[in-house]
Amino acid sequence: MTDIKHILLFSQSIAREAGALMVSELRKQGGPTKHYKFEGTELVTEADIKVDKLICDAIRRNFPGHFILAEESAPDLADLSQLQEPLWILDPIDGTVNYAHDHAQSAVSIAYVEAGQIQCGVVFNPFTDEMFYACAGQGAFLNGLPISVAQKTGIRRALFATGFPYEKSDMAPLVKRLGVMLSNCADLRRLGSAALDICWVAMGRLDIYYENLSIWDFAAAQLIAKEAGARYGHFQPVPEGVSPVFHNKNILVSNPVLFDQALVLLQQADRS
Ligand code: LIP
Repeated sequence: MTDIKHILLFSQSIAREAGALMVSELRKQGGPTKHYKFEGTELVTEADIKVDKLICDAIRRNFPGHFILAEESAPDLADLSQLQEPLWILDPIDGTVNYAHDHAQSAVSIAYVEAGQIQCGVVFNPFTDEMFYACAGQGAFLNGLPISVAQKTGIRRALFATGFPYEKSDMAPLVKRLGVMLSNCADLRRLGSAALDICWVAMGRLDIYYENLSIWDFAAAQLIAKEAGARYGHFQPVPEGVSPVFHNKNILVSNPVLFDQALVLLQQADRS
C-alpha cells in the first residue's frame, strides 16, 4: 500500500492550490470564459479546464504511472473495480454552475483508489476554506476536527438534499421522488455540489442526500461520509457485476437510522 499519509498531504496541498486558482479565475475581469459540452447541456468554464490540468500535471509529476480519471481531461476508464493499479478520480470544480454564478458552494474533489477501494478522499471549498478529508479506517475530518453524521432518527425532522441532471428529458421520475420526500421530510436543500452535499451529511448539516451522479462527483465524499458514520448505498438494486463503490445511480446517503426510512420513500415514489 502506498504511504497514505503522503497521498493525503499531497491531495490537500494540490486541492488548496486548485482552490486558489478557482478564486483567482473567478475574480478576473469578466470571470472565466464559459462554454457548453454534451450538445450544449453541460456548462464548463475555463477554470474547470485549468484546475483539471493543474491537478493532473501534479499527479503525473509526483506519481508517474498512476491512472487518472478526471472530469474534463480524462473522463473515460474501463471497469474501475477490476483496476488494481493506483487511480486518481478528480472533479476539478464540483458545482460548476454555482461557481460560474459566484455562489460559494463549489469544491475541488480528489479521490485516491488502490486495490479497487477508495483509500483517501479530499473535498475542498475555497470560498468557505473548508477542507473535508478522510483516509480509509482513520475517521473523517473538517479542517482538522473530527466530523460525524447527525443523530436524527425521525424522517419528519430530516433535512434532505438532492440534485438534477443537466439533461432534462427524463425529469418525471425525479419530480415524483422529490414530491414524496418533500411530503415526508422537514425540508429540501439544493446546494448544487454533490461532493459538498455528501460532506454536509457527513458532518450533520444535512440528514439525507440522494441523486444520480458521475463518479468524480461522489468518489472522495463517499469515503468521507462512510468514515463519518454515514450509511452509503443505493435505493435501487446495483446491477450484477458492478461494484457498489463506483455505481453512480440511485445513490442514497444518510445516518444509519434514517437510511431505511428514506429508502422506503424513494422506492415508493419509483413504484407510483
Ligand atoms: C454537479 C453535481 C450536482 C448535480 C449537477 C452536476 P458538476 O456536478 O455536483 O449535484 O446536481 O447536475 O452533476 O457538473 O458541477 O461537476
